[in-house]
Amino acid sequence: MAIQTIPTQPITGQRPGTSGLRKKVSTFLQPLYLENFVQALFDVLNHTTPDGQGLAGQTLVLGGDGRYHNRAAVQTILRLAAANGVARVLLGQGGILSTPAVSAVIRRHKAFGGIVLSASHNPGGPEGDFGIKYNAGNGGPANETLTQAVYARTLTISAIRTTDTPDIGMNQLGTQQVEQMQVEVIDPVADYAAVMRELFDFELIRSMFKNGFTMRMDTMWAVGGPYAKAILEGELGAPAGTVVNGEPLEDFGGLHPDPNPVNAEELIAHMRGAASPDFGAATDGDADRNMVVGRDFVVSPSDSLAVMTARATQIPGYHAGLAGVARSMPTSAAVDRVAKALGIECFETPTGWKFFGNLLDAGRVTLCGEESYGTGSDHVREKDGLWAVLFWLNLQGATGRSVESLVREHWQTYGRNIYSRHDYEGIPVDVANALMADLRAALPGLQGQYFGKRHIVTADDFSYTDPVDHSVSSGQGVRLIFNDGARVVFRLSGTGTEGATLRLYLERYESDTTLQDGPVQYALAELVALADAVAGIRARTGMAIPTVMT
Ligand code: VG1
Ligand code: CO
Repeated sequence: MAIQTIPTQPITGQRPGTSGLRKKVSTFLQPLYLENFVQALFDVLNHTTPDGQGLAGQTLVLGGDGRYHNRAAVQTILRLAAANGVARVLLGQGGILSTPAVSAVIRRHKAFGGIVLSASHNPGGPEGDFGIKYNAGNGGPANETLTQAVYARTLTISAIRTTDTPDIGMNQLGTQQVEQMQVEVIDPVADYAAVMRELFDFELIRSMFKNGFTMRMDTMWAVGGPYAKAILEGELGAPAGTVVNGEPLEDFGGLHPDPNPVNAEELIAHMRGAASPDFGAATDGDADRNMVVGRDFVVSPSDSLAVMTARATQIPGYHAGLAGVARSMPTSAAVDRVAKALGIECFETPTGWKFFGNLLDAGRVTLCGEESYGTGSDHVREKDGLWAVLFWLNLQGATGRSVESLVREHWQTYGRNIYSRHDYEGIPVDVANALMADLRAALPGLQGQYFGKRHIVTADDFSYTDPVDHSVSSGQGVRLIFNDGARVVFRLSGTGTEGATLRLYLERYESDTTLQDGPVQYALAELVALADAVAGIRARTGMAIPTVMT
């Protein structure tokens, strides 16, 4: 057994997107594809440590969402890590760790960083997607400076350092060696569960289940299953069977592990009618997203963030109040109204959790969220699906109120930000790029333009200056903001693997409680028409309707 240097050549297209490098499994199976990217990452990490020691003597965390190629990728990465001087790897048992669990393990063990193997909500299996993402020592996604550096390195790389050691066993807890490197196979749930225990009133939740509170937790055949089973059914006494679709499968049962009303339709169907459970929830492929559902009532992610912010002090972990909140730009401004009422700061960041990291590290915000079914807090540096579910459970217990009544009361107090996202998937890349380019070019002319009674007060391409490190991220999405607070936002997805996906985000504020309840798409129809008039979506894509509306 020996450490080897293998010559290689740059592979194009290894630029990380919104959340790591995501490609078709077939792409990752190309010779040296994964090796090139991981070596580029290690090369960069070896040059960026303040002490100049690089990875020597450091601990990395490693795990993934269990999708197809997870286990093989773990073995490859372990060999590269050993050959690149890593001293110790904390590996989730079976190669499994949810995204929030990786974050929790990095933080609790003060690891140097961690690697998450996931393409999150994207489908899995041999025909599906695979992905890899690096998280830094704060437990959060690598910032743009680091991901850009890794990408640049993939374009100049010429050698890979690895070893010819055989595969290790990853199913048994305990320590093994790969060359000089220790691999500690850890319980994937333990550290994460310890964090949850510190934040929520487990005693109260236990008594809810004991008194007959019913719940359906759909983990969509993905990595959330083991966590939900251990915590909800194991520790909190929810009846067996509360967690459904709970085995992590390599292909997520052939389904799309994205917890929204379209892809989690089975859950939505179960939550209809008086006989349905009190509470429903779902998590995604890597268990960082969540959808919260009441009986006959689906909570929009933007509303979820706003309600959580308004009621945070009713949860033990947030009893002392919130430092501030942050939302991604396309997320509705519902939380802004709560922040204003509470007198706390509210930040608007570009899409992707990596932009919350500095604000969380600096203690400027406690809660953050995205319209894409992501909510989280400063307990880790990732969005966290089961955390959000426990938050809502705790909230129902603490208030004695249903999900629906909590949200309705919120609308009465703050008004409702009626919201929807329309996705146009599988657009030819050049068509999508031309649409966005033309839209950007049209921005100066749109300023001040009237559409019926509304007029545009801001037409821009969102640019963000990080308040902590002052880095600037521009070109983050075209915003049309109207005089009545309505917004239309256009951006291209940075997580897809086939063609381009145009995301159209629509929002309008309604303070009149008698007008808050109609069908959302109807309430937003004017804005939809306006978006099409401005961007020519239908004409350019040939698509009469979006592929997904949430
Ligand atoms: C999407 C969402 C974004 C989220 C990202 C990663 O990105 O819109 O809010 O942070 O996915 O989520 P994009 O660029 O496709 O719009 V996950 O759960 O897929 O890691
Ligand atoms: Co995810």
